[in-house]
Amino acid sequence: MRRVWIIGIVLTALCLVGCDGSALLSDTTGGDSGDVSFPASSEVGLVVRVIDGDTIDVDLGDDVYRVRYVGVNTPERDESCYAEAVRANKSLVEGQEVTLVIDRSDTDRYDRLLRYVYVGSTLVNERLIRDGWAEVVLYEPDDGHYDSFVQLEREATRANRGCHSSGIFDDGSERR
Ligand SMILES: [Ca+2]
Repeated sequence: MRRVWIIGIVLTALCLVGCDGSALLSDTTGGDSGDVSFPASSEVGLVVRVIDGDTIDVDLGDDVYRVRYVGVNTPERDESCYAEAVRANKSLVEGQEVTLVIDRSDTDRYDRLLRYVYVGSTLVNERLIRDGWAEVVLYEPDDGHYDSFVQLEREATRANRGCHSSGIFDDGSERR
C-alpha cells in the first residue's frame, strides 16, 4: 500500500517536471507576452546581421558570433523561396535582442553556435517552421524540440504556408 502511494508521488513529480520543462522552452502560443524562463546557460545578445533564413550574427558582448538555428533549415541562396525565408527571418530578429539557448551541441562543423533563438518569448526556430519558412531537420543529438517541430511542419504543409507553396520542401532532402 505504501509503495503504491510512493510511486504515485514519483509519477506526479515526473509529470510536473515534464510539463514545466516543455512549457519553459516551447511557447506554443507564439505570443510575446508569456513569461519564459531560460536556463542559466542561456546567453543574451544583439542581432547585428541576418545572414539568411536560418543563420544570424549575434553580438554577445565579448565578440560577434555566427549562430545557426538548430533543428531547422531554410532554402539556400540558389533555391526558390530563399528571399522570402530571409525576409521572414529578418522580420523576426533583425536588430533585436535575442536569447540563445543551447540544446546539446555547442557548435556545428562550421564552428557556428547551434542555438534555439528567442525574441522575447517567441522561439524563432519554431515560428519559422510554423509559418512555413523552414523545414525540420534533426540535428543529432539536439532533439529537444524535434517532435513538436515535426508536428508544426505537418500543419504548415497541410495549410500550404510560406515556402511550402513553392514545393522547395517536397524533395525529401534535409539538406538546405
Ligand atoms: Ca539553410
